[in-house]
Amino acid sequence: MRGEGTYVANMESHDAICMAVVRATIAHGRILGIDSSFARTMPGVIDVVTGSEIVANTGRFVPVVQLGASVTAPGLPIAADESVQYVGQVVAAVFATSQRAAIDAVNEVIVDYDSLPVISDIQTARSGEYLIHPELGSNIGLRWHGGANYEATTRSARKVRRTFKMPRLIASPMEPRACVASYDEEGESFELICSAQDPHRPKAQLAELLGVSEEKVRVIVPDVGGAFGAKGSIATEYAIAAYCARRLGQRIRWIEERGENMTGGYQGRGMEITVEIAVMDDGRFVGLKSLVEADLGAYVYPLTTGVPISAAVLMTGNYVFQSAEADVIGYHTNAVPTGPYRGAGRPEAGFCIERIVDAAAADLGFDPVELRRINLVHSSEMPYTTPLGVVFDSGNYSQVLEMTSASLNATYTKVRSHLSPGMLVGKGLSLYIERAAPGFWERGSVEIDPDGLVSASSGSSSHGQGHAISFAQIIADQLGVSPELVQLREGDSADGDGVGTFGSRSMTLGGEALNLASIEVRRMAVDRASKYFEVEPEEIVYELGRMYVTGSPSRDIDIFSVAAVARDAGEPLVSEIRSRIEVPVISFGGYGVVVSVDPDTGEARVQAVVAVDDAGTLINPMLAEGQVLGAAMQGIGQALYEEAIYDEDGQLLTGSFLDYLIPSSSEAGYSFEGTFLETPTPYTSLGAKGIGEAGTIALPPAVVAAVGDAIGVVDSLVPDMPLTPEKVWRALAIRKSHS
Ligand code: MCN
Repeated sequence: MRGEGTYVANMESHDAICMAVVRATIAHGRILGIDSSFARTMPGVIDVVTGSEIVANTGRFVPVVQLGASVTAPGLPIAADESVQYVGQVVAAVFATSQRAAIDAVNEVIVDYDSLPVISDIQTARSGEYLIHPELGSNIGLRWHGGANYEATTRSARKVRRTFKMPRLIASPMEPRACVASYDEEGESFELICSAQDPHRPKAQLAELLGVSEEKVRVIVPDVGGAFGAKGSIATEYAIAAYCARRLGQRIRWIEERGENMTGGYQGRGMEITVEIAVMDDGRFVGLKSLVEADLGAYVYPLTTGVPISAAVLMTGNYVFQSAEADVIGYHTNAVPTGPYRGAGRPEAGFCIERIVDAAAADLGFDPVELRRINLVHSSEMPYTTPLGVVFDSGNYSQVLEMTSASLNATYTKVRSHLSPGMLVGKGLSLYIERAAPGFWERGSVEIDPDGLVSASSGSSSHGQGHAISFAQIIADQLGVSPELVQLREGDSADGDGVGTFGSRSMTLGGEALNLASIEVRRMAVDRASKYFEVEPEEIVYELGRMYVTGSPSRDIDIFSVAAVARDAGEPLVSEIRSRIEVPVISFGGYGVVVSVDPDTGEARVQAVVAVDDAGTLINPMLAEGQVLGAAMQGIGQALYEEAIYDEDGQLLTGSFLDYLIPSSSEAGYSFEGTFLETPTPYTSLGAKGIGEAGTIALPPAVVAAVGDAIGVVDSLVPDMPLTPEKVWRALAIRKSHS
């Protein structure tokens, strides 16, 4: 906001030529020909490279197979070869001396297609009437089954079943994707400066796609204007730019436009989930069974297939079930692939379990809070392993439920008294778990610089979360120095290896690595000081970055002077640590929402949100609150406003912010009351868990429950998300016609 950030688009790259890409305008068809003869004559145009040339010389993305799933889905090629499979797929790349010239020329490249039948949704894919990849024999690219014993354990129980739809969502970071790619002929190596969540996965992916060893690739990630899961894999365009940098012998710059981001970037969610729970007469849950049907898109990115599996695995939520079973089926459609979007499976699971609990409460005559109370996993049972194998490390879910419920009731009364007469009001509550810190290790290093600074480096890099501040606090706390003295390096693969930033893992693992490295550096400093004063290390007292000999406070030295002595002795004060945990940690919390609904227009507005979040040891409460607020807004976006809609020809009807409503300040006029609890994870010395996704998991079910409550319809008549004014108005009209 101060204009001091360095994003890819404002990095100096005068020597680079500009790339713009020709995208498929139909969702499925054979390419009969590409005529670039006129485009090539346009001012500033240097070259046009076709998709078939690119595909012939590069590889495809390789799907990551999780939990033994059967993945037959083909990995995404970085461009279209003989046919196009979704609107937005890259068909050719144009290179010119300016971005404007490249974009102008793109409009003059003529692609001749022979249209083929289009599969634009899961239903059509399921029918198998047309096949996107005939060699698969069906439109199914993913199957997974987990758990057991549902039927055997639930014979005497009552069953409650519902199907929920999760529309495709567009992450919409402020900064779209962008890169500058170059090739060094002498060293036969690539450099990719790009907007991404970390440099490590892009480095591995680029090496794989270009068929070179990872040592030949350096990836630099400067400041990033948001990612929200959608920059966890490199864009196909980054790989095209790198390939063409070698092919053309030029440095290449690609800056995406907003509309391209909406059609060409991978989208989130896109699932239909049927869930059934078996409940005893006294309200105890005994079993849960789910079928997750996912829209994979035409091909898969590495992380596409993991998201629906994650949804299935987390489906039991905060509750005890004797048995659980889950099936996942991923279907191909003629749409851009899906992939992680903030929460990535957790919001889908959270929505289904919380809504099915509300449905069970309604069907069986329980108060929804009481039904939750009966079935929560208790802190005394932790570590607790769910029937689908998820381990809950620590937490007091009952306390969260009671706090959220009390706070919601008080807020509801307050909001009711302020709203204008005639407005309908409703409240909804949900609990959540946030499985955080997957990818079980991270690198962190800390070095005391004799010049008075602490240099730190982390494998986990920030794209808006404020790691520079929170990591500095962790280090400063251990060393007893001011956080301003800590200088953090992140986002450069040449700096060291790492895993990266996703799944709210940075504080748990990146923070832990820096914490342990700081402790080690401090130990080294004490050791060095003891040699300096010729005493035993136990006789050295460490206090606020200074060391003195017990009983002789005047024999003291500060850590930077010790660093100088250590450096002169050839043993600098530096430590690099790889922190590890065996299984992810589980953050948790509860959210309550009060909504108003205008009965004349059907417009639902969130009036108040109450939140109780527990992310273990809090590093920076202000930044953590920022995470909670941002994620809550995105959760509200999913519940009320956002949906990537494709028509039956596979055209994206919501390809601009005129049609795809991301909430802005005009949708954000609600009160927010948040409380943090701190139950440290026992897995690390720091005790921090993740907070980055909480609101995206907890808000959608709470908002939908609140709208249902406001309009007084039974849960099965509450429309699918997003609850747009039209859908809510129709639901109200149906209710009126029945009463
Ligand atoms: N924090 C804290 N104490 C904790 C946990 C977190 O103080 N116990 C604070 C820290 O300041 C930290 C921040 O919260 O910098 C987020 O930490 P963490 O929960 O560890 O999550 P990550 O840093 O790994 O971020 C990933 C997470 C994810 S998965 C998505 S998606 C997401 C998100 O963060 N995308 C974001 N938040 C985002 N915020 C911005 N501005 N932009 C995005 O793209």
